[in-house]
Amino acid sequence: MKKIVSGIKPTGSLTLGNYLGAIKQFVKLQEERKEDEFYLFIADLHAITTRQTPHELRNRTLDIAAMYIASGLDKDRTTMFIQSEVLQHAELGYILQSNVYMGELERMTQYKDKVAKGEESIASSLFTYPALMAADILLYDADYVPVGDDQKQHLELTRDIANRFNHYYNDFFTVPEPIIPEVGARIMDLQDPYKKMSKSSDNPKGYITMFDEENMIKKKIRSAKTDSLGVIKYDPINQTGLANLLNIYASATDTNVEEIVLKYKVSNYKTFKEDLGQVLVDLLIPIQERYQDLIKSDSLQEILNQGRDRASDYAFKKMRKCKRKVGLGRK
Ligand code: AQP
Repeated sequence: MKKIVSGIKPTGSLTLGNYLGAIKQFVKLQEERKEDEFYLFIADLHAITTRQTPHELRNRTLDIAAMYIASGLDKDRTTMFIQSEVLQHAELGYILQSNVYMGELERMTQYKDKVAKGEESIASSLFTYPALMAADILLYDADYVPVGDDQKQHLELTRDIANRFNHYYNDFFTVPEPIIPEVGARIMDLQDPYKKMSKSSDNPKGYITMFDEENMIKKKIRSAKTDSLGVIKYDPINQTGLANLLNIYASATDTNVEEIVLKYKVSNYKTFKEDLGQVLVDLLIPIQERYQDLIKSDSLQEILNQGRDRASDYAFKKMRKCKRKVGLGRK
């Protein structure tokens, strides 16, 4: 039996990128790997590395939990919880900060990108973010971590931290492996296909949220940036916007890009976009309907309570051993 751990940050409305890159993959893995154990957390501690409005953060945290279940997550086989409710994440995060070097953190592209945006007040927690992320994973002895392409570098650092700790303190953490989807690992912004689709992006036309209504979904796809070549083929260099739409289509329909190209070879962008809009409506609207039922129900609270208790139980034992290894506190 293997352990699979994943998390998602409540920093904005979930996007199609989060869905295709993470949520859908997690649900799929669960269907494929009947023997394995699944942990899923809503990473509210990570969310406050950038300024959040308190009531919005709290609402989004629940939204994400409900969206996961509405997307097909098997609640009976998942320990789903809110990161800040399991105290050991922050505790281990601090210990791991002492096992990661400034130079390593400075090399993280996600941090560098945020700095490059020129924001003045960058919280120190944004810099140490990868240590907390390593704690989220190592605390549960995860074997596998399903992530989108953007988190690959953080996961490699998690492996380095685990190996370093294991070397110094004598094998203690399981060294996790990433699981990155073949299609959908990097969904790009619809208006600027050179940057990834992000929930905290400034331009709402660039992303589709999991809450967008039918007309909005179709409109955003219709206005997605393509090119003037007018030929449907997969060419990420010269037809970057179109390549992104083809990836979205393939990932949403569980097919591959070649099949989609073949289907639309003699078609035009307009028809292709109309069809893709409909594919996404058919995918997202039923999830939204299930979400509406769940968000009002008591069952969501029960799932999160149970998840918190189960995760805390494991985390408490792991941390007790960890502190003993490091020499913290009394015996
Ligand atoms: N565009 C994307 N394509 C594929 N996968 C993606 N993920 C995020 N964006 C894409 C995957 O979603 C999971 C959860 O990500 P997260 O919320 O923890 O953080 P993130 O990667 O920083 O996502 P965002 O939407 O870009 O958030 P903000 O704007 O707040 O920084 C991860 O597995 C991620 O790979």
